[in-house]
Amino acid sequence: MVDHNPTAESAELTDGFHLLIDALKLNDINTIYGVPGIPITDLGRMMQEEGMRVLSFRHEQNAGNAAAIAGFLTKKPGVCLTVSAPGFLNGLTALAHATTNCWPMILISGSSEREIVDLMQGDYEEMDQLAIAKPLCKAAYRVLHAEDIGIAVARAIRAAVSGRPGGVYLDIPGALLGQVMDVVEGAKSLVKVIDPAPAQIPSPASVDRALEVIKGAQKPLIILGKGAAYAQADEVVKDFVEKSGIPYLPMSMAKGLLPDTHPQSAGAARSLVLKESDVVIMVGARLNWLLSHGKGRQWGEPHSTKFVQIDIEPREMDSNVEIAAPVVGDIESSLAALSQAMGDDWAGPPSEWTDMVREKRETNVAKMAPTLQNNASPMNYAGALGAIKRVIDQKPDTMFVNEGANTLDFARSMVDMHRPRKRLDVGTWGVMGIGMGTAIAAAVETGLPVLAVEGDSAFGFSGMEIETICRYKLPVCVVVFNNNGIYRGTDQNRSGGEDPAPTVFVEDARYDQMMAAFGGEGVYADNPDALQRAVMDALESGKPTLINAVIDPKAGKESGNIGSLNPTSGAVSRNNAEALEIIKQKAAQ
Ligand code: ADP
Ligand code: TZD
Ligand code: MG
Repeated sequence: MVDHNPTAESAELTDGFHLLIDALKLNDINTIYGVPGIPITDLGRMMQEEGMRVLSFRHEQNAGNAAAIAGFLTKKPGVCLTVSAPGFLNGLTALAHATTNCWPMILISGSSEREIVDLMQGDYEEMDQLAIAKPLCKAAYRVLHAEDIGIAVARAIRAAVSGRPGGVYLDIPGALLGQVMDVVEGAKSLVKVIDPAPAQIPSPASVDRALEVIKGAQKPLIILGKGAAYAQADEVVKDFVEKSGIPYLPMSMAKGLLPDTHPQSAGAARSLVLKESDVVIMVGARLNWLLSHGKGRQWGEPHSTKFVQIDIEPREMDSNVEIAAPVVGDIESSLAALSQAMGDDWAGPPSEWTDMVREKRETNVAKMAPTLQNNASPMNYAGALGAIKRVIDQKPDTMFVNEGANTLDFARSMVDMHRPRKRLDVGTWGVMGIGMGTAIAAAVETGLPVLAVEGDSAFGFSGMEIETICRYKLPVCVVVFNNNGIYRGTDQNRSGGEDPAPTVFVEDARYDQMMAAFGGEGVYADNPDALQRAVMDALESGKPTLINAVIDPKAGKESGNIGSLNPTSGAVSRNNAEALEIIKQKAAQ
């Protein structure tokens, strides 16, 4: 069927380039995030020629982060396209990030000549990419023949979105793109993926068991995770929460699934509900480090909590603690079944509990309110975030991107989200560098204005993509919370030498001037009023904007809210004579 050395003037031909494009388009994948180069330069051009949107980045990791969040936002795999070895490795970090977060993504990388790579003869950008990708993603495939492109793309899509979503690697040796075959046979080889993520109905017994456990609770709590946001079953989630009457806690990227101002929200009573609750219903959330693995002091142990867990991945159950009622199924089917099983006479939790949570929430919200009005200059986090919060309250459809340490942790608790999937952040790993890729994909995939609130360190990881934002004229407003460094801008070199401490940056840097270099708007803001006005203007104009927000370098905490995870040096001896002598002798060898 395939003629790898066609002489045929007779037959009409297609090639690997076009088969790959046709296979993606057939499956409704029309946006590509990538960086061009050998062997995929022409592929990008042809994709654009064939009507796909091709967004060309300055670094593959940012393109990959864009693809990853596109997967979260759309439930379709976001596609990142890279060159071989170094470009592939740059993209691979994002593919691993997508997999860790359970988001569908496909990394398509060109690769070098198979015969040369496999004999390790030193090809241009030689690397056995398939082998390297495999342990870092959900599935990895290589295509060697043009007639297999259709099935390979279909497998990649299904692997990415079915069950627990994740990242898939697709290895495209450069030679494949040039392979030709009969155009009609080529069309026949394409595969449209039917029902790529089939509904997974939970077993009725698991639903009944879950309901029994919930019924027995005195102090129940629902935890909504980003899996629930991903599921796009917003009405079903809302119905379940409201019908149950149970207080809920949204994980970071589940904020807004129900508005943070919802009467059942326990967001501002987090410590209380984790400690006090006796039954916790996990909905698309994992008991990983972000929830102290479901045990310990934060959970009020020794009084142990019972867990109901709704997840599409069976192996998530009992991953950290015993799950009393595992419900394996998709969020929509599972919550619909639970709501139905509750019946019409569901009493809801005891009012002592819901009152206790409400009072705590109201107290904490009232305590925070005046801090959000702090008008000091330079700003502290609450003052600056008060300005941001007021903008989001007025413009709840804004896509909100957030990374940093203090910048992230304070924003998570201070800026309310009102709509689903509007808060995009560092995810499960706490990755610095997701910012600009995420902002770009948010703008491209939703068409909505984007506000990215970035620590100055966090911003630096992907900052060059502001050129990409300007080039594609995207409605993105970046606010750099500039405190001259990582956590704080005040650290001193402990050796007394001239180098700055490892956590501090150039003092009073003007990030706004970077934006001006590419034709965007650069704004300097050193007080909350100016910041609020500048953000409003930017979101209304839709012009690429970067606001340098001057934050007091003394305002932040080490590692933000998770300082306890950062090992610090305790009582050590640096002057032990015997130890010093041993090191001296070793150095002399
Ligand atoms: P968070 O960080 O918000 O707690 P996680 O990323 O840890 O959220 O957990 C998301 C969970 O959601 C994963 O265990 C994943 O398997 C699950 N999940 C993803 N999509 C669905 C779905 N459609 N239905 C059920 N569970 C899902
Ligand atoms: N590298 C990567 C890829 N991810 C990380 N999380 C880190 C390094 C370590 N890190 C954090 O966890 S937060 C942070 C780093 C470098 C930057 C914090 O500084 P910031 O925010 O300026 O972004 P604040 O407001 O100054 O705290
Ligand atoms: Mg900083």
